Amino acid sequence: MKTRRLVLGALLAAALPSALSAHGHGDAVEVVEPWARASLAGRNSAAYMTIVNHSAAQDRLVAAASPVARVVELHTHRMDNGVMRMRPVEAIEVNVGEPAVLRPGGLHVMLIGLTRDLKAGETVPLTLRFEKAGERTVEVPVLPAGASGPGGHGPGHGHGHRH
Ligand SMILES: [Cu+2]
Repeated sequence: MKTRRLVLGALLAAALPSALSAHGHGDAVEVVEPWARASLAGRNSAAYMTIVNHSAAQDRLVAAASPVARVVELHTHRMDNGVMRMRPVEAIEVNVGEPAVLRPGGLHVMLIGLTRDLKAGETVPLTLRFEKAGERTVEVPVLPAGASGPGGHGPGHGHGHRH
């Protein structure tokens, strides 16, 4: 009897954290290292990030909005007759155990028609709407126009020759 109760307790303890994260508000979906490119009012920019799904169910990023852009779209890049072109996508899949990676040359959140300058060093709010996890607003650091990602002490003055 005693042994059985102990086992049950251990099982409950092990199950609890995942149950909490699946149902809690906080962390079903986590946005890691968001960043956006500096640009000027009236022009376009893009935001990039990695999205991790901590829940037990597949989710999708279905929309985004920001006060710094007139229109915000979800885009990808596709090769079209040897030319890289941006295309809107309906949603970005956020699979369990397989983070969605938004990066230059791939998936991105397109900020169309900036309502003001985006200056390197500031942060701008971006609201992401997930099919299951709901809305999440993240503060997105703005990196210099030539940057290719955060955390890189890498190419300090990236010349941005990427096509
Ligand atoms: Cu785009």
